[in-house]
Amino acid sequence: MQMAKPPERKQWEGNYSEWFHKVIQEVPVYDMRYPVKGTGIWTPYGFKIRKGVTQIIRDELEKTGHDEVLFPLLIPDYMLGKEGEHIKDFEDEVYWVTHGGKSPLDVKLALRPTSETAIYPMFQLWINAYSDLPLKIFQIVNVFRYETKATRPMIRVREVSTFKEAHTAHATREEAEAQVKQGIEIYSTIFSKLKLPYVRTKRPEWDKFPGAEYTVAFDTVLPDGKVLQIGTVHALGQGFSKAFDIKYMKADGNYENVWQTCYGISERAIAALISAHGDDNGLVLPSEVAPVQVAVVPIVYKGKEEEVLKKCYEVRDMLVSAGLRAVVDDRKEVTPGSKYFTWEMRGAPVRIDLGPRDIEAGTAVLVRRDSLEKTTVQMAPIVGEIRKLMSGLDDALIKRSSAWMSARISEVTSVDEVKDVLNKHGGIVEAPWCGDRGCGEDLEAKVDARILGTPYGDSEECNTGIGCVNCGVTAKSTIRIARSY
Ligand code: P5A
Ligand code: ZN
Repeated sequence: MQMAKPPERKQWEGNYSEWFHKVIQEVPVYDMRYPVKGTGIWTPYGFKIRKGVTQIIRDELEKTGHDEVLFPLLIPDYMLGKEGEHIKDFEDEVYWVTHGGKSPLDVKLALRPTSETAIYPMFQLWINAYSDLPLKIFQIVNVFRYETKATRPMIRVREVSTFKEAHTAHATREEAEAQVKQGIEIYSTIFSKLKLPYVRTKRPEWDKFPGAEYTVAFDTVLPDGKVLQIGTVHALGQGFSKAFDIKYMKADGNYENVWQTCYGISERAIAALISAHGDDNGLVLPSEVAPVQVAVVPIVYKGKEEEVLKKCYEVRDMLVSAGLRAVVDDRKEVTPGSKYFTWEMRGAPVRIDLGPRDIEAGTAVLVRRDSLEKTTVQMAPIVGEIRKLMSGLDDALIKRSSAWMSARISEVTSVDEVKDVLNKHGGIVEAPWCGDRGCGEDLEAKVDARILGTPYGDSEECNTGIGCVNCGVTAKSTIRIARSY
């Protein structure tokens, strides 16, 4: 059994959930006081963080040939019900629109829980010939799921307000298979940019996306040791294209159903970003998504206000023209101490303190958000110094969060060890498994945890030849088990 002692995190680790609620409310990022359960409001600052994240998502998808679209929110019941497996799993989570004013509608309309059944009837109209393929689109929209598990801000909401869904159609199984790999690569890039550690896991048969052939999920570990699924990529095979009759004409004149994939990410990724990096003083944001990268705080003395402020604006203008997102915190009647508190809470990667003495000396004090380390630098090369601090911070964030998560992935060989490890520090345990569903469900009940599935991709390692952790029968693969959100 390998169980390295996890590196120390922060004081709030013991009460992560409280910390998370407090930080998002205090910054504020997200206001959950709206009186409809499972909904929330992106505040102006929260919206800017969200925009930074959606910008990364858009860039990565557009770079890889996906076009952005926008489909209607409403789906007629006969369309939602077309693919049997899909509707079977979603039916308990659908919100219905049944009336227009006082009149009952002829056709009940669902608020989309996801958009396969809205998009694929249009694919049927759009796709005729081989030359129409591949078709690769995405949208970033709100979807509605009547979640019955406990709702949590951003993590499990009933109105998912940042649902990025990509949908693709291909001529052959091989091309669709290659697209699944590309989807996984795109998500890996997105999470790397957010400095988020993850593992990629192929979900078991019984936990795949309804209507899919198989599902590969990205899972991360939150500070309380519980696992959060932050994205999924699904191979859809021809299930939906048969249900929706999406065909193209091949070179020989025969028609074939297209092969499809889809993949999704939501504001969960933003919750994970906040949770992975934040500390007792508030948010710590990677520079790429920080709404304010540099906060300039004037240190004013009586009689020097004008001069100091003027210099602060000058510095800000210089930083902005160098492409940095910089502001001067020129709030009156607010002490520098309170301003430090504000920008630490908001997670600005770098703060500049600027007073009369610095101005005289041609220097400035830079403070890096994660370490709160102070350095005095010359004014002339300040842009380069700031960029260096930001990239140091970005590197530190991924290093620290990866090390923290790696220490919470343990290999075990007995049911007792599974329990011990999960009770001790949560995270993910890996064990040999026979592959049988009944055995899996028995194991889930014994250890009060969920089977995430089998490792996917480079982390794939087969624990074959030894006995299943639960039943002793020869193992077919490694299995991952965790307590999850
Ligand atoms: C893929 C996109 C789908 O819906 N259809 C289109 C596919 N997959 S999924 O796994 O069901 O959802 C994609 C990701 O969305 C996040 N998510 C949620 N986030 C917040 N609140 C919810 N209630 C919620 N439900 C799903 C998950 O990260 C999931 O991987
Ligand atoms: Zn077994």
